[in-house]
Amino acid sequence: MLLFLLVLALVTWDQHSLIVRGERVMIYSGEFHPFRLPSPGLWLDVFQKIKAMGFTGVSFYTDWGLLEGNPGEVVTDGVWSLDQFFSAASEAGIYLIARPGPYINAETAAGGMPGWALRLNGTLRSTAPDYLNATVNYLSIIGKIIADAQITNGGPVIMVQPENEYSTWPGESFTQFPEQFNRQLMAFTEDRLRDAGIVVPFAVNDNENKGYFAAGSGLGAVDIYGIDAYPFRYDCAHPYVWPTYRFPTGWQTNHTAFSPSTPFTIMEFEGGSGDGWGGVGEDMCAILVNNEGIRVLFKNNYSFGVTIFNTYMIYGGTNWGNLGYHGGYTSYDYGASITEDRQIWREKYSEMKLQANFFKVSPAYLTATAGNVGNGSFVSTPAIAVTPLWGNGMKTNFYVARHADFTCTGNASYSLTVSTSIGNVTIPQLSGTLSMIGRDSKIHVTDYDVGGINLIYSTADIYTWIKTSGSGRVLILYGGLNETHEFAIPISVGKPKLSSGCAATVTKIGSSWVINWEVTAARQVVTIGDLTVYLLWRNEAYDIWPLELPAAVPISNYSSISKSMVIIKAGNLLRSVSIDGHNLHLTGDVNCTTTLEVIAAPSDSLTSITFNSNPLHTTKSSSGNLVATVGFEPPKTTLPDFSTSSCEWKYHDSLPELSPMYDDSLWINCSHTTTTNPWGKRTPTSLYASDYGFHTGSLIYRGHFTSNGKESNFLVNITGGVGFGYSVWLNSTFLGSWAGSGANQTWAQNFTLPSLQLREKYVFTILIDHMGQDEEAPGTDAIKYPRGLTYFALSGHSNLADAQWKITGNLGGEQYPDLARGPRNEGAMYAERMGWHLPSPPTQGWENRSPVTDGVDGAGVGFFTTSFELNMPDGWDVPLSFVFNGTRSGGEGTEGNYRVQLFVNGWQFGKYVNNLGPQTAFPVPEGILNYNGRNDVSLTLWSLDADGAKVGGFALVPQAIIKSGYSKPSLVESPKWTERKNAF
Ligand code: IPT
Repeated sequence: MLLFLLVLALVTWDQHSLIVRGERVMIYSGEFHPFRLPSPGLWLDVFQKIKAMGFTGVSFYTDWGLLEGNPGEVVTDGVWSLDQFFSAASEAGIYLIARPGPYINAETAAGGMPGWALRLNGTLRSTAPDYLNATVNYLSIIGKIIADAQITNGGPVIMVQPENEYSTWPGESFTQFPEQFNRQLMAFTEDRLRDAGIVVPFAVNDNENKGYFAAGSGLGAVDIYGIDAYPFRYDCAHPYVWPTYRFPTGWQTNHTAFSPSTPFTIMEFEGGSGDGWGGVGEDMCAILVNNEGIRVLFKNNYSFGVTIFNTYMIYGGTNWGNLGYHGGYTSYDYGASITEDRQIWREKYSEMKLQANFFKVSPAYLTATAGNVGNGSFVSTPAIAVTPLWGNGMKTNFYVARHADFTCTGNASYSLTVSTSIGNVTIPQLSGTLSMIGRDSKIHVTDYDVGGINLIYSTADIYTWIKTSGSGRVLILYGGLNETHEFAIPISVGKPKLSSGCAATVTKIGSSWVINWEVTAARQVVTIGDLTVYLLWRNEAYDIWPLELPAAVPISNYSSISKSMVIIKAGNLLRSVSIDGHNLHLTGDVNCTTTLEVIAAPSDSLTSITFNSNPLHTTKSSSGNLVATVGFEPPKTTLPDFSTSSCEWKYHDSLPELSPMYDDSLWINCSHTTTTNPWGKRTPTSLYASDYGFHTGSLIYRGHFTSNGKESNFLVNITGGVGFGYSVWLNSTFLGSWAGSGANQTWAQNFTLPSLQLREKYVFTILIDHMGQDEEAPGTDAIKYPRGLTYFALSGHSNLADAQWKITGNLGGEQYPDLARGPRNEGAMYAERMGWHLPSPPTQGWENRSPVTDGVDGAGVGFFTTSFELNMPDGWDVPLSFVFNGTRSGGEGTEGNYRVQLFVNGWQFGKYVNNLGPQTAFPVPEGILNYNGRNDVSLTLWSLDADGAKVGGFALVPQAIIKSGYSKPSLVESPKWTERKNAF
C-alpha cells in the first residue's frame, strides 16, 4: 500500500498544474510520432531540438494498424520498437504523454486501425463484442510497453490518453450522453491499459469542449480533462486569412464549469496545418500557422491559464509506406516548427522557444488564476484586449494583451493600468506608448520574481533569467523593433548603469527606478546592482539558448525550477551544456561560421569552451563575456546524378497481367457472396478489397468472362480514396484511365469495348491506386467505406455473375512477408509482389532503361532500379530529398498523367502524382538512406496515358549542410531481396 502511494505520488495534480516528483511543472509539449520517422537513431535529434525550445514534454501516438497488420501478431521490434524513443526522451530530458488509441485519427489510414478491423461486424469504436475483443491484444501489449516506460519505472511517461476525441456519437448531444457506447467503451479501454500496468494519470482530448469524460463525470471519466482546438483550420491556400469562428474565448469559464479540480489542459492545439492531393504544399500551411499566429493564439491560450499544453505537430514527419489516410500525401511536414527533414529555420520554432522558455522560469504562472477578457479597466483603448492572470499569494500578475480583433494586421498604441506592489500604475510612466504592431500579442508582468529581485513591472516580454555567480542575476527582455518599453525595479536593488550604446532613460519615481527604452537592432544592457538586464530585439533573442545543466538523478536532464542554467548566444542550435571546472562543454549545430557568447553562467570562472568536443580559442567580448568562434567549412559531398549515363538504371515491365501468357491461378477469387461492410454490396460477390485482406498501396482486379458477342460497354464504379486513379484494360487493349482529382474518392466511368467474339474468353485488368482508408467520427464506421471495384456492368450481357473476378493487393495481404517495413509498405504491382523494390533485386539480364530519358511507352507500369554509394563525412548532418521535376513529359500532346512510387532501400518514401501534386520533394532520413555505403533506389512508373510517360526529372538534393552535434543514427535494418517462392 505504501509503495502504491509512493508510486502515485510521482505524478499528481491540483486545479493549477501537474506536480511531478513533488514539484509543479509546466507541461509545454509538442506532438511527434515515432512511426513517422522510421530511423530510431534520429529520435534523439528531434527530442533535443524540442528540448532546446524550452519544452518539457512530447506527446505521441502509436499506430495499432502498423503494429498488428496481421491479426494476432503484434510486431514491436526493429523500427516498431519504442525502446530508443523512451531512452532518447530521457536523454534529452523530455516527459512523454502516450496516446496509444486504439483509434488515433492523426491523418493515418483508418485512423490507426488495422485493415482487418474493417471486416468486423460490430461498429468500430462501439461496445460491440467483436470490436472490443479485437483491441485486447494490442492494448495489452502496447499497454505493457508504455507501462514499463512510466516515470514510476524510471522512464519518461507521465500521462496516458486512451482513445482519441471520443466525444461525439451520431445523433447524440451532450445532454443525451450515450451511456451504452461512449462510457463503456472508454472504461473498457482504460481497464485494459490499467490491467497492463498503467498507473500514471489518464487524460482525455475532448474536441467538443463540453466536459466529456471530465473527472467525476461517471463511468470512463479520466483524471485530467483536456480539450483540442484547431482555430486556424486547414485552408493553406489562403494562409493570411485567419478564420474567426473558432477563435477561443471563454475557455477559463468552460474549464471551471467542467473540471474545476484539474489543471486547464489543451491536449492538441494547432501548431501547423494539413494539405491534401492537388493542394498547395506544406510550406503554405507553415504560413497559415506562422510565428505571428503562434504569438497571438498561443498567448491567448496562456491567458486562460493553460498549464498542460501540447501543440500538434511540433515535428510531423513522413507518411512513408502508405501509412497516411487518403486526405494527405506522403509528406506529413504539417508546416510544423521542425520541418519534415528536421530543420529548424521556420521562424515559429524561435517564437515558440521564446514563449516556452518564459514559462520554464515563471513558476508564479502555474498558480495564477485566469481572469476574464477585458479592456476598459486596464487599457487605454478598446482596440486592445487584455486578459489578466492574477497571482495567488505569489503576487505576480500577468496581463496578456492583443488586438481586440485578433486578426488585425494594423497598429495600435496603448497604455495599461496595472496593479502592483507600489499601487496602481499606468505604464509606460515616462514617455511614449506601448504598441501592438501588426499581428502580435504581449505578456506584461507585474511583481515578477527574478530570483529574489522584484521586477515591479515590465512591458517587454520576458524571455528567461538565471542566477549567475554569487547573488548575480541576468534577465533577458525582448520586443519588436522600435517599440517603446519600460520596466521598474526597487531603488534598493542598486543604481542603474547603462552599457555603452544603451539609449535607455532612467528616472527615479518614488521608491523605484523606471527604465524606458526603444528596442533597437543593437543590443542594450542595463546593470542594476547584482542584476543585469538585456534589452533585446526579438531577433537577437532568437539566437540565444537558455540551457539546463544536468542535475542529479532522478531529475537528470528533465526540467526543474531548482536547476542551474546557462545562457549562450549561438547560431543554428545548441543541444546540451555541461560545466567541469573552468570548462564549458557545448553540443550543437552551426550552418555558417558562428560566434558563441556566454551571456550568463552560474560560474564566473569559465575560461574555456568545447563545441562538439572540439576545444575552441576563447577571448573576451568588449562587455567582458567569454566568446569563441566555431568555423564552418562545408565538406565536398558527391551525390549521384540519376539523369546521366553515370547512373545505370535497370528496367522490367511491371504489368505482365496484360500478356495473354499471364497466369493468375494463384490469385484470390472474389467469391464472398456476403459482406459485413455496412455499405452493402451491389455485385453478385463482394469486390471490396478489404473483404479479401488487401488494404494498401494499390489493387489489381482481373475479371474473366466469356463473350456472348453483344457486349458493347464496360461500366465501372471504383473507389480508391481522394487523389486515386485507375487504368482499365481488356486483355492487352488499353480502355482508359481515371487520372484522379483532389476532390473525388470514387469515380465511375463507361468504356467502349472493341467488338468481341462470341464464346471467346476475355479478361479485364484494372489497376487501382489505393490512397488509404478514411478516418471517422465515433459511431459512423466511415473507416469501412470500401476501396476497390464497387460496381460494374457489361451492356449487352445482363448476368453479372458470369464475370469471375480475382483480386490481388500486396503479396500475402494481411500475412505480409516484410515484417521489418510493416503491413502497408507494398502494393499490388508485380515488381512489388516479387519484392524487387527491396535492396539488390535480381536484375541480371534486365534491360538498361532510364525512367527519365526512356520512361514507359504506353499505358502501363514500368519498374526501374539503380544503386549508388554515399560517403558522408562524420559530424555533418546533410538532410537529403529525392526531387521530381514536375514537367509534363511524354509524347506529343500528352497529359502527363503518371504516378510514381519511390522506394529507397526497400522503404516506400514517396507517392508522386504528376498531374495532381503538390509534393515534388521527398525527404528520406539518414538511417533509411545509408550515408556511408550502398543504396538501392527503385521507381514504379505508371503511365495512365496511352502515349506513355517519362519522369520529368529526378535528383537527390541536399536541403542543408549542417555541422552538427547530433548522434549519427545507425543504419536501419533493411532486409534485402530474396526470392519470394509463392509470388505470382
Ligand atoms: C484532431 C485529431 O485528434 C488528431 O489526431 C489530428 O487528426 C488532428 O485533428 C488534425 O491534424 S481531430 C480534429 C477534429 C480536432
